[in-house]
Amino acid sequence: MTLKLATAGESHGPALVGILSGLPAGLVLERDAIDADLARRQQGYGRSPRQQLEQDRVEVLAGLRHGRTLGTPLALVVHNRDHKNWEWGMSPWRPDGDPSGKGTKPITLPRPGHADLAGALKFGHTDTRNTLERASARQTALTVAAGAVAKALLREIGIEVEGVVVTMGNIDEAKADRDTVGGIVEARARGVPPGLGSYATKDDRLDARLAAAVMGIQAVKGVEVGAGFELAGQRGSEAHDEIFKDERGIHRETNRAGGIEGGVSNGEEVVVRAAMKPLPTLMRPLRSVDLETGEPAEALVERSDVAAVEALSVVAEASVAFELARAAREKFGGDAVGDFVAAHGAYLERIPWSAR
Ligand code: EPS
Repeated sequence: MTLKLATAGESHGPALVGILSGLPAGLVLERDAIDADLARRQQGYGRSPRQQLEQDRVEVLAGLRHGRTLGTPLALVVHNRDHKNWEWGMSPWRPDGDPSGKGTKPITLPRPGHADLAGALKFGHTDTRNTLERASARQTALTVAAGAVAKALLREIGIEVEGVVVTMGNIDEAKADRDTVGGIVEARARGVPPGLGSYATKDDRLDARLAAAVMGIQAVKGVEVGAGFELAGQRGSEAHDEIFKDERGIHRETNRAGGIEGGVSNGEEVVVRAAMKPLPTLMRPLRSVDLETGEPAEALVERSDVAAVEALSVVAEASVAFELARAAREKFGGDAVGDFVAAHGAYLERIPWSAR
């Protein structure tokens, strides 16, 4: 039993779609809670004017009846309101009539730091729009919708996940210089029982899975769990979290491991950080090459965010929630949500000595 999410959708196409399978039956979903997370992702200083065009709302086409999951695949849709301005340019079928609206002219000026050039070479695209539409961080709206569903499942067993911004470059200065900035975000999960993930193989390791989930978000270039890179410079005597036992049970007084040892959750807070690079669309463009002429040229300039670090904190929260929910489904199983909750309860009974 595991959770799976398959997605599709271009940034200016009709919609983003996702199929989430592996949920138990009977899980209560609140439309407002999913939409609230979608709205959080859209907010934040430094976002592009595109965010005023969009007002993301989830639509559910299957797998839900009267607000409860059916135990069948959940089909999620987030429409792109901006698509009405791109109907010809992003028409899935050969468009009728003369070109109109946006996206009608091929783009041949790859942006350094973006998937534009690698995507053009890999797929043989002569118009980098064919790459950038899917490489776009617009896709993270669906990640957040699925993450909100995962959070509802995790809440059933007392797990809460929260994403926050740790540091961010100076946006006003960058904007004045027609530049972009990145930053660092952190996702923290409380109430994670010991025993999610496994040390048995690299595919089971919870830290490897969380790192892959977070590294898979657009513009993320580094991930660490707990004290991460800082541990490399410390001695073992200062790096590890000593184990104590008192009336609270077995517990730690530090959490440098970020809640994971040997690829397995240890009952402490799970802490994952992500480093986001500055976004690659600069209003003062970097040097590039025109793919049509082969001549030096300036990279594409188009509407973009100056920073999306606050959005990343929401997406990282969703991605960590999804991966934890997947690990919890593997450990506790259950066709009905009550079975899942009962298995979690029985497991906690077996380990009364834990810090929980
Ligand atoms: C993005 C470019 C901008 C962002 C977009 C990601 O969109 P546009 O090209 O339409 O101006 O607003 O992010 C979103 C639309 C979103 O919902 O997060 C990019 O190139 O990655």
